[in-house]
Amino acid sequence: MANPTQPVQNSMKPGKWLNSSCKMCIHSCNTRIHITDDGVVNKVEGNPTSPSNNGRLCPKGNAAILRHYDPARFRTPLRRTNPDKGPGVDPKWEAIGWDEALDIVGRELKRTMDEDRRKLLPAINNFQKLFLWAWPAALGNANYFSSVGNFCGGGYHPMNGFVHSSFAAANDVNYCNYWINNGGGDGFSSHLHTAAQANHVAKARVERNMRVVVVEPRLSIGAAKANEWVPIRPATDRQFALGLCHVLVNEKLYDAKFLTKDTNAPYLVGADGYFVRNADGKIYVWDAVDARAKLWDDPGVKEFALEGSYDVDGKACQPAFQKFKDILRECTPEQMEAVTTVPAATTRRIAREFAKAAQIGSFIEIEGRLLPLRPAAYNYYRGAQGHKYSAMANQAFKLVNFLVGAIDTPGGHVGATLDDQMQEIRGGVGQIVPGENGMMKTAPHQLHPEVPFSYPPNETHLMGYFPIGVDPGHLTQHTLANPEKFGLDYQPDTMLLCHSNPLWNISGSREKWYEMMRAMRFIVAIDILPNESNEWADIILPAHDLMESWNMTMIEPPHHEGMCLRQPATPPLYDTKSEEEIFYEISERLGVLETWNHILNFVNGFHQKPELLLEPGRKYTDREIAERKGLLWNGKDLDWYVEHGHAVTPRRPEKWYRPWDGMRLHFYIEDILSARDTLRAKMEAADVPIRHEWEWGDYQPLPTPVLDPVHQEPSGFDLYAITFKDIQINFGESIGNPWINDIVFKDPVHTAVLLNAATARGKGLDDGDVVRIESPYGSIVARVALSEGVHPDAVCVSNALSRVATQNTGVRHGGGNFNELLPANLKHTDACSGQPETVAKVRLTKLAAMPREVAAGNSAFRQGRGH
Ligand SMILES: Nc1nc2c(c(=O)[nH]1)N[C@H]1C(S)=C(S)[C@@H](COP(=O)(O)OP(=O)(O)OC[C@H]3O[C@@H](n4cnc5c(=O)[nH]c(N)nc54)[C@H](O)[C@@H]3O)O[C@H]1N2
Ligand SMILES: Nc1nc2c(c(=O)[nH]1)N[C@H]1C(S)=C(S)[C@@H](COP(=O)(O)OP(=O)(O)OC[C@H]3O[C@@H](n4cnc5c(=O)[nH]c(N)nc54)[C@H](O)[C@@H]3O)O[C@H]1N2
Ligand code: SF4
Ligand SMILES: [Mo]
Repeated sequence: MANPTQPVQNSMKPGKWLNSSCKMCIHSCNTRIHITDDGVVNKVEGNPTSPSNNGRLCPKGNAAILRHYDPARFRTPLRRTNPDKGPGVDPKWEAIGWDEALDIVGRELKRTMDEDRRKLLPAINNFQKLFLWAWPAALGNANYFSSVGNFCGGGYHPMNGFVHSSFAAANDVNYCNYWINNGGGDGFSSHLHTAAQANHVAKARVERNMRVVVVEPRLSIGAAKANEWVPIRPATDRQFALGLCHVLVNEKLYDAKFLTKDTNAPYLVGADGYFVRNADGKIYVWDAVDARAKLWDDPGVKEFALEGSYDVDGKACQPAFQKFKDILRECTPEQMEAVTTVPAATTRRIAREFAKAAQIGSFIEIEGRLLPLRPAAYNYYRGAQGHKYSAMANQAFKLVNFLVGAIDTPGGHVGATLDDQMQEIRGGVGQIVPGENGMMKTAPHQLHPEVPFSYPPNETHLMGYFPIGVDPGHLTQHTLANPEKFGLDYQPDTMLLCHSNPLWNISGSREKWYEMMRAMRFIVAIDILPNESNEWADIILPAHDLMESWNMTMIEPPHHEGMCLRQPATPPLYDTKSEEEIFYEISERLGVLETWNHILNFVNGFHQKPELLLEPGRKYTDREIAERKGLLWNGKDLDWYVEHGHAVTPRRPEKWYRPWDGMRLHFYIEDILSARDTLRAKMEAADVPIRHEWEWGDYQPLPTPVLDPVHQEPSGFDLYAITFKDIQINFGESIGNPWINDIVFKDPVHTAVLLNAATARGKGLDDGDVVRIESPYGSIVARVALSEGVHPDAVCVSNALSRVATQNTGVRHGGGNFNELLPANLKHTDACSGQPETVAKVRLTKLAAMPREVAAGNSAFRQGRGH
């Protein structure tokens, strides 16, 4: 590149470039936007000054232009005139003015607040404006009607909070030489800043020959590019990881020094699962040399025992490490092979290669600090952890890293924050805080503080019963089906949607969701485009899009930090407002302006610099809030950000590597047991009827190989349906964009469901055949495509096929929503983390032809009666 500060391509027409950041997925790659002299956006490129995405974008980045100019965009506030509501039913919108629209919304929400504030179901999901998620708190409402954060990270976020005190985690691309990707597209097709990370991962492979091993039921983009693809039966990843742990422990391929000095692995655990403490609450360890118990911080401990069985103060106990070793007895690679189908020899080989690549005992000096170097790490995400026993699954993956000492260390698996400004409000530098008995304080609540327990439950999704997890929005279907059983003493009748498509994103029967929607007295949606959910709205409040609004954010940048500016590229094309302005207007009408500013100050961390505090009675613009966030980050005003575009720098090593130095990490998570027991005591005291069927076994301090219940569905359901994201698509929502549509539907991966060729032939199916895919919970229809790149047990459904018809005529629908196949009940929800099962057992039935209503997207299908 001749001049690294200039964009790499030109756009032919004269005009100007301005700095901004992308918003075509949840992340925030830095961009430059070209605007012609006549004010038309005609190019979006990566900003070459950003060390994060280095001038790169994924295919969605430039397609932002067609989002801006999408003819389907909402152009003015709209009022529904058709009282009939249903999927595909024309709302018969009538354009109205802002004052009228906001007054209606204010009046209707006020009525709900006056009647019972719990009757509101909010779904606010803009990841780049996380502070908006907190708005219902201003009304004293903790309901949540969405699966955002939960479908993907129900167990993931709390476990990162337990282990790293962070929201996410990533393998350290700076030093890693052996990269395992299990059920995640990191570095290839999805998750953390893919456009940026793909570049860094590719470089690590070219420059250091980093080996990539992808464990997936499907030959994903990552698997296709990897050194090795390990096909695995869906929903068995925990068992694979435990098989690796078995080898690492029994062949002594572990980092004993890390485990004894930096974790609670040597702490003694009693028969009740709790650590053994003295009268002052101090935890015991066993000194192997003196053969007696000592306190964990006794300077006279000569050798911390990791193994053995002891007796302390009359209590039988074992080091936490021994507890895990005992579990692993049932996890030989051969035993796990029966579950995962991964050959035992492969598991053994990978475990040995991984341990060797980890270079246990090696060090590296970075900025004058001597750090353990562990260039091997196990990364995973949605596909691997989105299962019933999610907390256990997450911990099993973390333990692979724990065993070789690859946690928060160069080359290892490192905690990544969601938005540092918001995280620092929890206190302490980079929110790492010392806890009890030498351990780091855990931070399982990464999105909001714990929701107080109540009976009758104040939340339809029972969030008060999830002291650890992420809002299980899907459970609303379960509780509303049986309100007496759950003691629900109110019926939600009002909904506020903002940047959210719950009728697409949540598991469970569409028909049951439709019933709930029909029962709503009033629905307001703040959105830019029609989707499955907002076509049920009574009022649409149209928002500015990413080219018309201000923002300042950093969402889970894995290797970088610093605010990214978004600024308007054009004036608003239509009569729209920013989300900030809309929430201010509603807050004012509800009389909660002061509370809202107070919450905004808190969640944005403005109290850290009192001059940035929002005044109680004022309304602020998106620009003013963005400016404050920039000032809080580095003291620079908006002019500076407009000129530079971002404040992105490589993550500071002291924050990135072992920020908890001197504290012990949680190899064994006792907090999970105390959360269980506190909840149980509260349920007992309140006489909660469902306490007897609550899945108390889901709370484990260490993972076990117990099978997820998805494997126990009736035997006729012989295959496993999975869903996946891809680099071109953001969920299913960007397929209404013509450029994205064009590249997506030229790719056979996205035009049919993928089936292993031998499996298909065994069922008499051929390429292009139409099948009904049926689970115990629902069904969809699709064409099949045969491939060698699919595990014999898997049926792979792209998100591109998961849309159902909406008012957005640009969206092609598949044969139904994948989530229709998934259960929305307690049995398939991790009681510990709220994670729903995201894999379904299915059976296939060949159909003579594509049902006409599916092919045509006609009104029968649109009524949801089509399948
Ligand atoms: N391009 C793109 N990037 C995105 C997003 C997007 O929609 N598109 N969304 C963002 C969001 S909110 C999230 S949560 C992340 C999600 O990021 P990822 O977790 O990377 O996304 P998924 O594709 O949902 O799941 C990853 C992989 O799991 C596989 N899989 C499914 N079931 C199983 C299973 O049982 N076991 C195993 N081993 N694999 C399985 C799928 O084939 C898929 O390749 O990405 C973020 N970034
Ligand atoms: N089948 C299936 N289900 C899934 C997943 C999957 O991979 N497959 N992924 C799960 C995951 S990981 C997540 S996080 C959720 C995501 O769930 P969704 O709710 O679908 O999230 P998005 O697609 O980000 O946003 C929803 C809507 O936001 C609107 N929108 C876009 N830009 C703007 C804007 O600038 N302003 C406003 N106000 N609105 C805007 C669009 O109309 C879009 O339909 O889905 C979960 N559900
Ligand atoms: S990865 Fe996300 S933020 Fe980055 S260019 Fe692609 S869509 Fe935009
Ligand atoms: Mo997600």
